[in-house]
Amino acid sequence: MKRLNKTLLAAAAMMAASTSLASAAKLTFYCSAQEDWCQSMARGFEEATGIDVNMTRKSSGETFAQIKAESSNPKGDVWWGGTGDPHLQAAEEDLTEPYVSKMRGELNDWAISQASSAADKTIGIYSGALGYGYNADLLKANNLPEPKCWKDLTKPEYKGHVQMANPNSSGTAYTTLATMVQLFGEDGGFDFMKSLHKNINQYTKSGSAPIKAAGRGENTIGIVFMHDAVKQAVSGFPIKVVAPCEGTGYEIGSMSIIKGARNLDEAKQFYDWALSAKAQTRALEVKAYQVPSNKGAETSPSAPDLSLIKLIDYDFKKYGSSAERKRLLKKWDDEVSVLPQ
Ligand code: S7P
Repeated sequence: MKRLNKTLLAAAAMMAASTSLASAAKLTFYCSAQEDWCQSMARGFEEATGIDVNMTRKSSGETFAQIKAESSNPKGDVWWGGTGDPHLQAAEEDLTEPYVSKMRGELNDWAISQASSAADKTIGIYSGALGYGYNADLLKANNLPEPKCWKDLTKPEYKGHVQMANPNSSGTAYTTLATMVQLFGEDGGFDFMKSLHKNINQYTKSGSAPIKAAGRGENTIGIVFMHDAVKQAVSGFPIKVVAPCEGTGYEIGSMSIIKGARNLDEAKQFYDWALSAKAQTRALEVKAYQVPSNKGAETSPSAPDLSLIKLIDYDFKKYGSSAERKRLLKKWDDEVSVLPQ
């Protein structure tokens, strides 16, 4: 009898444990910023709320493609980080959910404009300017002049020395393509991409990979967001950061709740928390030097000062629209990527 009681008690305890596991709050978090920042956001939210976070990091274009592929049976709850264009495309294609956070009053206007142009299905979390960085030691060793402008990167002497990501997978590289079209016009922008192609040593999957390779001495010049180049420089690598002389585009890094999220309440909790000054200040711990959208979040003196950079009036509505993003990517695939180098 005693043995039977013990067995029943043990079974009851196991059932209780499995029930509490099954009902434990959780969040499936798709992240398109840098891996260390994604980890920091996941752990920070777990500590703040006790909600278990399952995080997957992928580049912006890749995450967009995944959310679209999963749309009939969504697996993710919230998508945080990555360039704003694919977030806008996701909103237009009804892959994301509208949400008006109580934190909005603490945000910069540009973060709210991003929300307004997408019927509240996305919001700005940070901003940063596109540019490039180079390994000063490698440049010197190869007797190359210091590049200062976008057009410098198409000069024959830089052949094999320039790296950028593939604009299909990478938000950074799509921002580059859309920036060139806006800076030089459609024909001029594609002529630039074709000339640049001759000098490219590799199209990477991730946007920041080219400057990480430059930091390691495996590549000379990387076209990236300037903050990603600054991160390498402040980490002790011989990287110089360039704000191109013609002017440049920029991103509004964004966040969206995925339509059909299985953990909608937790997704909203994450969304509110991620817009707080405290959560955004975590960026500094991982040397992420974007401009935060919360006006009260701390910034670093190392962060690129956007007011000193010649920024174009980037048309987020147009270049984040589904038709335009698809059109530009197809044109790049058909007319640039296939050219011999
Ligand atoms: O966190 C740095 C950063 O450059 O990464 C995001 C980027 O879109 C993710 O990489 P991909 O280019 O590969 O998509 C940017 O939003 C962000 O500033």
